[in-house]
Amino acid sequence: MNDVSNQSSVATGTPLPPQQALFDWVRREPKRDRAAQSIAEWERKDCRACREGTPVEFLSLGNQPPANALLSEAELPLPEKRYPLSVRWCPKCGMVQLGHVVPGHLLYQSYLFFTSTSKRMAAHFQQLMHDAVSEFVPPGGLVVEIGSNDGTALSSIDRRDVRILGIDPARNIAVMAAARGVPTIAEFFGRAIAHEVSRVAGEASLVVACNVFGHIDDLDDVCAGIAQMLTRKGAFVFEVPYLGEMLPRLEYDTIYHEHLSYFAIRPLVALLNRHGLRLERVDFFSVHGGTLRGTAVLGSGVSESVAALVETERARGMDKFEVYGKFAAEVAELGTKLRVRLLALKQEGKRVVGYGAPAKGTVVLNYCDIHTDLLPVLIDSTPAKQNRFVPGTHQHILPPEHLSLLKPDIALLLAWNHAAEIVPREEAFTRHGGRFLTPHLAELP
Ligand code: JHZ
Repeated sequence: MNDVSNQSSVATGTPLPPQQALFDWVRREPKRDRAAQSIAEWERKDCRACREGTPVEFLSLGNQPPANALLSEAELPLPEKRYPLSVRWCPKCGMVQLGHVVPGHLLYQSYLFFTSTSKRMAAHFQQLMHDAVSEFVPPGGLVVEIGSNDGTALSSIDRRDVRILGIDPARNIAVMAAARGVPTIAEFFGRAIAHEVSRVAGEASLVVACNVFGHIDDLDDVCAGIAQMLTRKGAFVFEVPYLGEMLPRLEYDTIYHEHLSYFAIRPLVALLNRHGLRLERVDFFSVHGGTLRGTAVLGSGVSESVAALVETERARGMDKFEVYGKFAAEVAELGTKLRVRLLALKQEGKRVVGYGAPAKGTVVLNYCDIHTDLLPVLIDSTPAKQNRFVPGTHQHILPPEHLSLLKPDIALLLAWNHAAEIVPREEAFTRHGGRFLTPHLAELP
């Protein structure tokens, strides 16, 4: 076993602090991002990936409330804040992105998404950590996770000879991570934090960021921070929902204010290159409706396998506006069909509930104008979401036991990406004739 307190920082030669000292260091007051001003001020005209192109809108999902801003009963009669969901494509580098940036403190200061909720996702991230630590982290090395949430992934690492550090702006979740033994800086990551991490804890052999890259407005600050924090042989491993899956599957509900970018490989390569990072490998996973895992190292250019994937994207027309225009038209048609289907079910006297209260669900319900007359309640297993209400459309969120009490005919599976876990668990519902319907109009099982 290695005594991690005896390692020394590559950068400074001074002794690195042991794991426990990282806890003392992260307990400090967070900085707030700039105060919310006006929507016009939040519009971003330049491309957040290449900074040169002017993205053009191909889809508008209307003005929507922040998808995770669930309401209490007392808040129901109050006016709700809504912000535009304008989806744009950069003709210069190909990055798909939102045109408006809702300030982070309105979205993340208290957050209701917990990685540990899904056993399948927890296992997925724990496997990622296991594989990446074995490949890239020497004894005594540091693993930093950006967007570490409740510490599910980091806490799975054997800490006898590896040090771990989480960074996540949601204060409520940082506390949960600490209880799992994960010291967590409750702030937004960028160059300034990277500098501090390297100074205090040493450089990182592995930086992980899963489902956070898309949440970042200042990608330059974050990419530069990552490159600055890595050891010479270190790696940056990240996961993002893959645009190449989102387009054919019409996964428009993954578009919400938190997700500022939707990644194809071509713009990613260019962005990482600008910051001295070379995309070495890309792997694909089915989770979250199609996920891309990238492994980048310090360097320039691109590996042969990644270059081949960029060519495949080009062959699919992902570098042309037409593909995005077609996506927008198909999304509009799908939204109408879902609303018509729910209206028909109501006329037939069928009872319908929603299953899952994910951020995705808020988007579907608001975009398709599905209010409580068509869908009165949602079922969700997250205690922090229960007994609250969907912003905009006001469905009451109830715990899973209510499925057997309400005995609906149809459950609209808003958390369709967890079908493999939810459908078998609710076997009693389907055994008695209940059916799951996804927002993409697939019927399960
Ligand atoms: P789920 C999240 O999106 C959050 P969301 C985030 N913005 C992101 O980037 C993407 O993932 C990728 C419930 N549930 O994971 C729990 C059950 O009720 O699709 C959750 O509320 N029973 C960071 O919010 C919801 O479904 C179950 O058995 O769209 C799933 O939300 C299971 C497994 C889940 O996240």
